[in-house]
Amino acid sequence: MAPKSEERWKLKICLAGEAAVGKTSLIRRYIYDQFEDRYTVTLGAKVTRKSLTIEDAQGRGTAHIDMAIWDVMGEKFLRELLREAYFYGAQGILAVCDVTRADTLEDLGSWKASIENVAGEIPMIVLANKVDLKEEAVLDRATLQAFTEGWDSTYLLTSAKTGQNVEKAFEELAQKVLDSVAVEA
Ligand code: G3D
Ligand code: MG
Repeated sequence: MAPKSEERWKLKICLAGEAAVGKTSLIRRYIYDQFEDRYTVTLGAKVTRKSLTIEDAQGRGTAHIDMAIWDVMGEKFLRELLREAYFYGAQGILAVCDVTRADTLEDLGSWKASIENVAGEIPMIVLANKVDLKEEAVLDRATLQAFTEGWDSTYLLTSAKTGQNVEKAFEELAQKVLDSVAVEA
């Protein structure tokens, strides 16, 4: 049976979070071995493209998504300098913290503010990364829950090392973005 609609979407997704939380590793894990991986490097950012297909949960048909995944590079001062360009037109955010460093969760607050300045309120999922490092973890579910609820967001425990929840993170965000766009329309 033919789907109800065959819509094609171009989405811009940005990774946010402090240095060394695992942003680049999460993208690599997600697109690893995918022949459609193409990227361009611009000043302070690297853009990777990935095509995916999502069956719309609300029965609106199949969505073909061409996702541009932006990875921020460089230090804080560079981020401030380039944030308008980096977040301009962003439709969804994966905000990454490191479960072994509590401050990386708090720092996401300033990332969120930067993003909203430029892109407005857009769907965001917090990724509590490096969950494979169980012994060293200092962030627990209660803390993550409290932060993300306050931000009107949700979180996922991820590991770029084992792959845990990595695909799910990108797909769930894509779904949230489609839902938010559909609500606006
Ligand atoms: P960034 O892009 O946010 O700056 P990177 O972070 O992706 O460069 O990762 C920083 C370091 O953390 C890297 O280690 C990387 O291998 C490690 N890392 C990223 N994700 C995970 C994870 O889920 N689990 C574990 N155990 N390590 C992770 P190096 O040693 O290469 O600097
Ligand atoms: Mg990086």
